[in-house]
Amino acid sequence: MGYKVVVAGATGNVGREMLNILAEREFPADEVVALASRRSLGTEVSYGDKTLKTKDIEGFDFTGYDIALFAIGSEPTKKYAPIAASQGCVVIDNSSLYRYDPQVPLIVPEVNPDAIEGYTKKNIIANPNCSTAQLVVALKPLHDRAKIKRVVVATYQAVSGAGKDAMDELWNQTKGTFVPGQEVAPSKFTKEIAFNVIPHIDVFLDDGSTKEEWKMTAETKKILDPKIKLTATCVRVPVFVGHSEAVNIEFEEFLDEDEARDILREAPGVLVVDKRENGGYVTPKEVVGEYATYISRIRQDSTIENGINLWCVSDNLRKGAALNAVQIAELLGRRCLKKG
Ligand code: 11C
Repeated sequence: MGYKVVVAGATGNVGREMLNILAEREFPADEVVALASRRSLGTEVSYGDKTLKTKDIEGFDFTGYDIALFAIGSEPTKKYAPIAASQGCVVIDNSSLYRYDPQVPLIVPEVNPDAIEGYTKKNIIANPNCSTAQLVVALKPLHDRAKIKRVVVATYQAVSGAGKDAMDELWNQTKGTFVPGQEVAPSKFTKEIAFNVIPHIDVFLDDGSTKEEWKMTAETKKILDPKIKLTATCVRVPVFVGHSEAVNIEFEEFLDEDEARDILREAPGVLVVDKRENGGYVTPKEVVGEYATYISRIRQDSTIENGINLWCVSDNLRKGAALNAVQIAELLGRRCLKKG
C-alpha cells in the first residue's frame, strides 16, 4: 500500500516541480491531490503522464492523507498547516514560517536526516530556503573532515526564487529594452533586473542585512552546526533558474584543496566539475532540471591559515525547494511512516 499525498500550491513554480519530482522519482503514492487557492481553482497541472485538476485548499479535509507538501507561502501556511497536521497528515512546508521553530525539524536529507524523528511534536517538517539547501550539502562533508569556523558567501540568485511574476518581469523587461515604447518598469523587484544585478533579496533588517542573508545564517546553524559563523550577501541576477554561490570557508584544521575536491566527489548530492581550463566549471544554465549541487573552482585561500574557496550551483526550484521536500517525504516514509 502506498501513500496518500497532497501538494498544496500546485500551480506555483515550486508546486509544479513537486508534482514533477514525485512522478520522476516514482514516489510510492496511491493518490496525489493537487490543491490551490480559489483564484487558481480548476487549473490543470501535470503529474507524470496524468493531468490533475486542482481542488480548493479551503475546507479540504486532510484526514486519511499521509503527507502534504506545502508551497503556498507563509501567510496561507499559518492557516492551513495546523489544520492538516491536526487531521493527522504530516506537513512538509517550503515556507519560512516554521523553519526556526525549535519544535519543528528543518531537514536536508544529505545533512541532518536524524533530526526528522522530531516531526511528531507538531506533525510538521520545514524545508530550508533554496540558497541554504545547496550550501549545506556542500559544507557538510568538509565540516565533518576539518570543522568549519566561518563562511563568507555571496549569492547570485535566479528570479524564479521570487515566483512566476518575477520571471515574467525579467522576460518582459529584457524584450522591452529593445522595443521603444515597450519598456517595463520594475514592479516585483526594486530596480530593473534585466541586464542588471540587485543586492537585495527579502526585507531589510535593523543591522543593514536582509532577511534572506539572515536566513542563510540561521538555517545553516540549525541544520549543520550552531557554532558555524556565516555572513552572506544575497544578490538577485538576471537568470531564470539556478542559484550560484561564491563561498569562502575557514576551517579549524588545514584542508588541502585536492583533499577537499576528493571529499566533495564522494559526498551525497554533490557533483564536482572542476577543471582549471576554459569552461571547466558549471554555470546555472547547465543545472536546470538537475538534482545535484554542482561544485567548481575549488581552491586554497592563501590569505588565511585554513581556507578554501569554491563555487556552488544548483537548481533552486529542485534541490532548493521541491526536490528537497520530496527527499524529506522519502526519508519520512523510510524511517517513520513505513508504508509503500
Ligand atoms: C529567493 N530564496 O530566491 C528566495 C526564495 O524563504 O523560502 C525562497 C524564500 C524562502 O527569492
